[in-house]
Amino acid sequence: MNLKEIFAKQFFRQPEFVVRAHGRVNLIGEHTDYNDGFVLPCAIDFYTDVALHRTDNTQVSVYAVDYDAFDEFDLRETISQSEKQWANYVRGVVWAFQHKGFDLKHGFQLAIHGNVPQGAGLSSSAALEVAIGKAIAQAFDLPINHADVAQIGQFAENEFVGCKCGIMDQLTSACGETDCAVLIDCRSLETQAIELPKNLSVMIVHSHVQRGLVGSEYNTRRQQCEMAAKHFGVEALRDVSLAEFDAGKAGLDAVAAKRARYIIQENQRTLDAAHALKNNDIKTLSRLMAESHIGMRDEFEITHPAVDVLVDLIGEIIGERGGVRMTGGGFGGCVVALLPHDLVDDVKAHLAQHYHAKTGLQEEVFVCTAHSGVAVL
Ligand code: GAF
Repeated sequence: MNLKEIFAKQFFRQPEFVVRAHGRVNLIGEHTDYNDGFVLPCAIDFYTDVALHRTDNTQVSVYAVDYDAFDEFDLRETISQSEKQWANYVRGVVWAFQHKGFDLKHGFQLAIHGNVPQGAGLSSSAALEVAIGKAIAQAFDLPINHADVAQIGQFAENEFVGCKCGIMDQLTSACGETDCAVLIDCRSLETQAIELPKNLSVMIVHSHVQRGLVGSEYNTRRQQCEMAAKHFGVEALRDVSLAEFDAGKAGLDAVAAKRARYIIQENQRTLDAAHALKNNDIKTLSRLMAESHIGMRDEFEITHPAVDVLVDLIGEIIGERGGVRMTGGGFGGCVVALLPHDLVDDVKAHLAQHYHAKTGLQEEVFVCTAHSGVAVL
């Protein structure tokens, strides 16, 4: 059954429309978004669909296909946290619209289905937030654009769900471009599409490391970056150059200094990588992605030994013909590689031979293409 049929079975009528928002993979620029810096992600094949029909009362009724579970709340009452984590993303986005002053006059029925792997660092939460946000904007004909939808999703995640994430995931899901990576300036929210070279595949490999303490470690990294920005008297680490950092770091907490140094360099690497990608300079891209991974491993300390093994194994096959690094928030999750199509099978075979043997874990490989942003189907 497709989502429209499932909606009809649950709510006894056809939905008015279905919205689709994709997950994302980040090629480079990790943890730079909340430092007002640059990121270079693309939206990927995995997505979340939301079907909606407005009602003439003030109830919101939600059916999550993948959990076979319901949630219900009333728009006239204060929206509170649910015990069901998936429901908090829906409630959070509705709450965020209300908080931003949008008067949602009528209730609505929603059915949700998604295939973004969860806990893999491929933005299943952002895809859900952006799909819900776009569906509400469409249903109530709200005068907001895709970047606004992304910001509402981020606000919901920051203030309702409680993860102090940056804007990258929601903005990529909202504003992705077919066959392109998107260079995002996370301060101005300007985006620039950069076509991916036609001879390269985007390979994502899930390490299947169980991610623990992600939220608290993530928020700690953010606090350390903010502490460093405060030390330099700037709004965000985006405003500090490497020379200024080296000249002025005395007196800054040693761990915060290590984190900040990574961010300042990662920001520059992201701009350089965008330039390299535009010029089809894969050798430079390869070096920048390798340096990014080492920075995440040794300075920002967000990788995991099994993820490091994965990156090394892939690197052994692709060499300078492609790039590979961990992608996303970290502490497990996925690795991203940009590599010539003809090396995909060799990498798969190499991983099958060595990854489990070295880590006891089983890798999962996805070869993706870059997709466009959120849309009504
Ligand atoms: C998570 C966050 F949600 C993003 O905002 C970003 O900070 C990313 O981790 C790390 O680059 O996906």
